[in-house]
Amino acid sequence: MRNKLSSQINKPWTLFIGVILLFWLKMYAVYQTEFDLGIQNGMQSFLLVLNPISSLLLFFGFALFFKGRKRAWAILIIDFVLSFILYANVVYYRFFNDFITLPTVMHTNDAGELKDSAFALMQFSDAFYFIDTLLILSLILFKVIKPQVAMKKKKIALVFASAAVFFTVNLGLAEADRPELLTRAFDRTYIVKYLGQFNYQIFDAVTTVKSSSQSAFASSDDLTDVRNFVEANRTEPNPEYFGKAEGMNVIYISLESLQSFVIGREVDGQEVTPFLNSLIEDQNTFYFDNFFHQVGQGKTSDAEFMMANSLYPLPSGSVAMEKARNTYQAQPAILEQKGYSTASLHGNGKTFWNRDEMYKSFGIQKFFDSSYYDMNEEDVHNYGLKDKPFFEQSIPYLESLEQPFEAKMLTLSNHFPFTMDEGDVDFPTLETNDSVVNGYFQTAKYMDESIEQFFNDLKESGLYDNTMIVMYGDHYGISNNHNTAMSEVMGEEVGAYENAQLQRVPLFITAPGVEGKQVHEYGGHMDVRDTVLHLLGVETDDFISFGSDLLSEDHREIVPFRNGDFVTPEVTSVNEKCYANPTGEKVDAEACEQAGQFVEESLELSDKVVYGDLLRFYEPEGFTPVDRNDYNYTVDQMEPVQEDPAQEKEQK
Ligand code: GP9
Ligand code: MN
Repeated sequence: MRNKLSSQINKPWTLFIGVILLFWLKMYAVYQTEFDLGIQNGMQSFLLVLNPISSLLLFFGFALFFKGRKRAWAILIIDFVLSFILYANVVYYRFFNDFITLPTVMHTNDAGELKDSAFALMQFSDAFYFIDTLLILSLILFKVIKPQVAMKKKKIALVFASAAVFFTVNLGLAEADRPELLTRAFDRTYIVKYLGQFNYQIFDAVTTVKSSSQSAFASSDDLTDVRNFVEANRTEPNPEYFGKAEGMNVIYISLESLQSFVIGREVDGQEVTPFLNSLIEDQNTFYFDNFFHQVGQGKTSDAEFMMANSLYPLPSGSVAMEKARNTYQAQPAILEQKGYSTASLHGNGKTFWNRDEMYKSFGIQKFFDSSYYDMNEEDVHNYGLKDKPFFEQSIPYLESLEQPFEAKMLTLSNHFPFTMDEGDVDFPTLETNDSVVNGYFQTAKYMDESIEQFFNDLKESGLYDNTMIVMYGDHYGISNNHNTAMSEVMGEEVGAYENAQLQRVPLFITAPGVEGKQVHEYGGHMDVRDTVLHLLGVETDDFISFGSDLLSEDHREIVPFRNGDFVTPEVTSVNEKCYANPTGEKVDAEACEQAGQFVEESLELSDKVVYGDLLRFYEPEGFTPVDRNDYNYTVDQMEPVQEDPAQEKEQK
């Protein structure tokens, strides 16, 4: 029996083709069970079957250069590496609902810190993804596979040639179904769907190299289109609000993973966010209920990036990782030059999302990271310090800042997989089959309690009356992998259209002494910088901004998502399908055309700025370029900041 098997396997092509067949099946199983690729027609289904072939021929083809025992080992190694990449994508996808890109893995610090979530995402049945690797290994170890004869060069060339042919046919058919697939690659899912996981990975590698060379060749001329566009789309501030909060401190609070659907919602008759709900009615609070997150893969850091710069984060990877050293004219720097002191507070390590690099370019003077907090075991969960001890311990740091100050506080407890320690919160859990969705309501309630406590502490410290508090949801918490449970929560089928609506996140601006209101304008993260600066009485005319003041009379109500989808009060565009609001009825593509053009142009031009590091060629009037060397987070942050670091340096 073993001999029979052995003689079959050891025919010249059997092992090679057999391994490819197994891997092909495996990939197809992953496509069907793990990824939500949105197959819409027969051609796409066909391409899904076809697309693994070219890359498998290419990669396994390299094993053919080896003969004897080495061939089987080469096949084993290639099989393992490809399985590993595929599986890493599976785990990553379960979390981010997206595919891995090179820049995200190149930064091992964060990959390391992400591992807690990664373990929660692994399942026992995942062993399946390595079954073929194990099979090959046993065939080698039990010597079923005999030394393989050398393959003629011509035959090897034929394998690579057929890989090329398969790829060309694949790409041709894909482009016929989806023109400009590779040139307008906003959405990684498309590339995987049409060209396959490994061709996507190659594409991503090429894009990454291209992006790093982009800034090398950029010149100041490239800024002309950008400036024209920004100028043509500038939104004038509303005189009714301009300067209304002048001279106040500003505290930003990033509300981790908080989506608007929990606001006003009850579980068993109890409000999930009673404190935030009460703020909606507060006379000094603006509450924006049609506000959307606009992040890409950089999640929290992308939101931070937009709040500070009114530029879009990157279409792949995270701007904080890849472009931290660019020249920016970020809000902290702008305010610093108006006499503000600036800080960021976060109960996690300073290297996460490369913050200690990014913040320097933003002009953030002080960074109170986890090393400033009592991180005792009881108070730490998931990524870092729980929100209640975080806010509580932050008060002395805030008090230590010279006023007026701008401080950013990043919460953490309401983070995937939405678990809490026993006793942290007393709130009923939902009873869907989905523990992520069930847990979300409890962690959101905990966050709400922590914010109420923080507001009280601010009042007690005397800071409250002179401080404007800007709270924003940073991104979704419940990805569309949880649509089934979300349908139960929302009481309606959650599909592509509804999912786009669920990308609403709360935005609150509380400014004691300023009369607030509920604002129903459509907007997103990009719009906050201008809104806040105008409230503070800071002119923004000279700054490059892709946002639009939410309180302005002529606020622009087009909200681009980072993947090119968008919403306006009238329409929602998802995957280039156009839906009418609020019915979700599919309508003619024409209804989305005009806004679509604006979205495309905005994203493209903003990307040009970030990839090309174009702000280094531009000096807004009255603004001094940020010198990253003036910022150092390794010194004791409780010391007052040097008045004039430039002068200091001269003296040395
Ligand atoms: C980590 C925190 C979480 O410091 O910002 O990041 P996220 O996973 O939400 O992007
Ligand atoms: Mn986040």
